[in-house]
Amino acid sequence: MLQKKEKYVVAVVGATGAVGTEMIATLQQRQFPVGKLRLFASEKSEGRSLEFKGKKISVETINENSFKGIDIALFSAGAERSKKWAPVAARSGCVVIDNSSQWRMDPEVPLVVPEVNPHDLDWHKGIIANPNCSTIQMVVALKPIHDAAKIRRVVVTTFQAVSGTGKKAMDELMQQTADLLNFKNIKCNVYPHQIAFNVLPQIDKFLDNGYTKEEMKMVNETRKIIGDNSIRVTATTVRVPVFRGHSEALNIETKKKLTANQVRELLAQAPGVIVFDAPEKSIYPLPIHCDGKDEVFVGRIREDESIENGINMWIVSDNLRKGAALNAVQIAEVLTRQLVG
Ligand code: 3JN
Repeated sequence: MLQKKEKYVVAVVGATGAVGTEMIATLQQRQFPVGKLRLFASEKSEGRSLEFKGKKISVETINENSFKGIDIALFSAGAERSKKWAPVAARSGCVVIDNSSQWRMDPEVPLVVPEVNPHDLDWHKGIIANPNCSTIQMVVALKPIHDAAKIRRVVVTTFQAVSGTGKKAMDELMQQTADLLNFKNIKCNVYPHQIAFNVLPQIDKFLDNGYTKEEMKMVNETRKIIGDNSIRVTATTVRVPVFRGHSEALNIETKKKLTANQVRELLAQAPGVIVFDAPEKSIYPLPIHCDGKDEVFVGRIREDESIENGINMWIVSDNLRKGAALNAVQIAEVLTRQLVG
């Protein structure tokens, strides 16, 4: 059980990865009350150290006793490691906020976006799941629309940055771009096809129903977070040669009619959302503007003239921040704020 303290012992598991390093930066930037920070990664990172608040912290490998004395552990080390170590950490009395897909659909584990369903933190049993990056930014924008007009169906197409795959994918995009511009042959190690100057309609593995795992994560996670299984969601997830920032084109059908202006007003007041929508001046959200930002940016808000109650819009957010590290730290902030000492 997490106890109210002035400062907490916090761990980052998967500390050397793209999300792990962002978690460390986010804890520092938001001045989370960290008394001590412990960093864990695989054997490959043994001997490395990372900086936090101007001090070097050595990266450790995990063992059965690692989590003793840790209050909060932010995990971003993949589903396999979460499967093995999150229950060990929870048994040691530490609250795990897990960024992998391992526990997200487990009925015993809350799946939380603080702007949408902070109340679900009340029933955690030691593990809290952080949703998929594409789901997080979508539900932040959908929630106020659902509350006002009840969403019946969402059709979403994503344009996802390579940092969603991790550092190796960022290096691959960089290397392929440089090689192609220098008339050299390229190597494809991370993705099944060339990613530089290309668009890949596949994120994660294909399932038997013809969708990818990423697409079905968006469907299932959205319903669990919003808490309404009647919402129909269909997704096409696409990888684009962008380093940071996922974009999404949404078509939303609601029970009650909303005008584009009503949606603009609802979203302008919604927590964590910035409406960036002045088409006459070519103003709409772009990944290059959202890099390093905390909010979910929404633009191109317009009525779908092909159906009775439809809205189209365009959403962009930094996948490593709100899509991963920031959401996890915000969960820790809500948890510690709720404690009574
Ligand atoms: O590709 C992206 O933009 C997001 C990737 C997420 C991801 C990648 C590998 C494994 C996940 C995730 O968060 O769902 C996982 C996973 O935990 O299954």
